[in-house]
Amino acid sequence: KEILIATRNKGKAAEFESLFGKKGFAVKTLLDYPDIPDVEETGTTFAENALLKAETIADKLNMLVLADDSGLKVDYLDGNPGVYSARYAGERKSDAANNAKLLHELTNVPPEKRTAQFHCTLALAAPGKDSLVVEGEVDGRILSIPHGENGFGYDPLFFVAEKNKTMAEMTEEEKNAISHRAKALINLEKVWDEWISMLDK
Ligand code: ITT
Repeated sequence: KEILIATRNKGKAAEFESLFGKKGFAVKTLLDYPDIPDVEETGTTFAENALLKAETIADKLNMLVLADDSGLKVDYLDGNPGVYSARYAGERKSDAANNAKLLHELTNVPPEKRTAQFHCTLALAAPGKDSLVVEGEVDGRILSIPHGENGFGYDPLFFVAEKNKTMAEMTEEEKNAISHRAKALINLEKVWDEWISMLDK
């Protein structure tokens, strides 16, 4: 039994490997398939992009595929960078460049107006079958200086009140207990058995 996580993001891949390993599936990612071209994310919603990634790769490799489309929604920025989170500062820019752009957009915005959510949509696809979509979110606030070295992306700026630390100050285990990705996986868990049993029909 094998599942391919349709991501090349090393941060996501690491989280999925620890979150998913327990299912008895051998977990692979697109980092194991360097020759498969990137799926262009032309959708305007997380669900569209997650489905696009999952179904394109499932058909191409004839495998069970899980795709994650995720991002940061900042209330003051009307939900941006949203689906553009990975390319906020431009194509192929670093996490540091994206974080710098975010801080610039929030210059002089006071703490109480810096509320945000991390969002995760997961799409599960198999060739010739109806796909499954689930979501998860976590609330936070965007700091004005980065804190912590762990995680990836916007983690050093995303402060979680209940934990009194940023996502980048959490261990991988702590982040995986509360993250948007973890919550989406809990929702996936609820419908997993029923969906998987359909594969043999
Ligand atoms: P794949 O499409 O290969 O999975 P990607 O990084 O392009 O990789 P997305 O299009 O879903 O993936 O963009 C997600 C971006 O949102 C990601 O690059 C980060 O900037 C941000 N993001 C998502 N989850 C995050 C997390 O847990 N911590 C910090 N930033 C996150």
